[in-house]
Amino acid sequence: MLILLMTTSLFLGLVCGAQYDYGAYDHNRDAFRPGRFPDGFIWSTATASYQIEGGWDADGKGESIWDRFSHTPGKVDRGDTGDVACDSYNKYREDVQLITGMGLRYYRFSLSWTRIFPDGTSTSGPNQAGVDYYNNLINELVRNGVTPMVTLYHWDLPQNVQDTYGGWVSEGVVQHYNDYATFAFQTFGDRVRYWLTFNEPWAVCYVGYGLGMHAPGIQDERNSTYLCAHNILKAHAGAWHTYDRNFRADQSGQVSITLNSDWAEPRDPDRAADVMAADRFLQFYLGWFANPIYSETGDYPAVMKETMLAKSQAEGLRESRLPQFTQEEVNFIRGTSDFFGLNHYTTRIIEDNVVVGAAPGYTNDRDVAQYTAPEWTRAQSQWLYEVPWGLRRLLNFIKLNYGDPEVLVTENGRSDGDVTPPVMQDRNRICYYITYIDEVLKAISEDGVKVRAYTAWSLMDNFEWARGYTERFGLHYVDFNDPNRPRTAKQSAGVYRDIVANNGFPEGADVTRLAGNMWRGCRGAAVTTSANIALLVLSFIMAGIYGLIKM
Ligand code: GBH
Repeated sequence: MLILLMTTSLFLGLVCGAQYDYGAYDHNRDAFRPGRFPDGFIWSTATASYQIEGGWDADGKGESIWDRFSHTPGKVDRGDTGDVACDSYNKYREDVQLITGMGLRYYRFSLSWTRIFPDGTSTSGPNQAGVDYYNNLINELVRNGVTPMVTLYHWDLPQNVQDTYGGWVSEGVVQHYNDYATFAFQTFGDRVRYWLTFNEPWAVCYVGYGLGMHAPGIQDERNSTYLCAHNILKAHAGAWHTYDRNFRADQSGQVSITLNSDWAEPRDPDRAADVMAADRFLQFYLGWFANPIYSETGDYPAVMKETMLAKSQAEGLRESRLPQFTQEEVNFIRGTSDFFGLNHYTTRIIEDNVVVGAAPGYTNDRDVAQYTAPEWTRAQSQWLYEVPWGLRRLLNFIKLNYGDPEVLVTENGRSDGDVTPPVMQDRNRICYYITYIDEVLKAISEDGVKVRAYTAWSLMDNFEWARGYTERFGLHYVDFNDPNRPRTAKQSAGVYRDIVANNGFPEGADVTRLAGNMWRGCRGAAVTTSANIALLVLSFIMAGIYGLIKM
């Protein structure tokens, strides 16, 4: 009996650490790969208007849905708002110094629509003070040798547009967005080389119009989530065509959208149902937007259309809850990109999970269950598990499924808590950056993915949406208790500067030695091995005790 139990536990102990490679350290997958990025590789860092600017009603700026949302009690942790945020409305010159201080020649930031058109419409003309602000920022960047990458929409929809149309659920917004985009191209396009029409429509439509955890706080993942995506895709395509038709020849910039996606790893890679579930998860996440824009046929992913039609019919509906594009619209949206903008932070383990009778909506429409591995370390954000190899697999997925596009990684980063004393020797963030950046290098050098840019989120600590200032993603620390909002470089800013200066991890560079030395600790190789041994020993003891009791 004892022998049997001990053998079983030995077997279990081995299996726990070894069967699937999503957990423990795997040398072939996780080892440090030194090397240089291709010449001309773009190193950047990012922010967004509502998260850093403050000046929420300064100089004629109109109210956005995030102003309204954060001013509504109970929506944001601690009642935090973006009223002042990092005060970048006043401190933008200092921001530019932080950027050049890291040796960066690119900066991704977003425009606040209501700073330019206070009620969201162009009828009463632009707000000159808002236009001046962005001209000043862009000119300051250019003077300092920094190329602006501009996001037109990073979630701060004009409140008036929300009130008039119900926001993105209505096609009425699309024309106003196009007017705004046209004005931005016209006014700033002589100096902007990269445009992103939208940041993370997935988050806008699922978290904002489905879960209601983000502005405008609508909880309707059954319909609003899908309608929102439908209209954003149209708005994106319209803006791209506007640029292509009216501005490209003169300005020769590039226009695309930034999509976010987790990587999905099948729970049991030997089980077809889980492999299909992981693919379905990705199709509902990334493919929802990427397929209409980047695939050869255009339109939503086939699996999404089929699943949604079947589910809608089962609910007794005559039409699918997934809105339909006409063939004309499919053609209008397909191909509207000059590169693939990607935000990526984390990975999930996916299992096939069909729940009969589950409430209809985006969450359950996917028929999956999500897990994380116990070995994965987590950042302060409860959704953010550190799984560097997920980024490499996602980049390969994009190469394979969307015609091998040029990829610009437009966000990637890690949060710490708002603790005293502040985390300035931010070892975990350094680990995150070196390991994730190394996976980008592997994707380029070993897999041939055409990654052209890497962007660290974020330049500095800022308003982390529903989490307010409780989560800090910055390379620079911001003291939000000081009215001057002083910025201080964290240790990670120095490491990032060194990576940028060396264009990666070339043999012999100090930063390469640093990364090499930190690697074991970062990837938890040693920790995981000893954890496995501990698990094994523990299971022997347990089996022993259990055996004794039984006998
Ligand atoms: C990015 O979103 C954003 O572009 C950026 O503005 C943000 O600061 C950064 O990441 C860090 O979060 O728990 O249901 O409220 C990343 C994708 C989507 C991840 C929303 C967190 C919260 C879901 N994010 N999600 S919920």
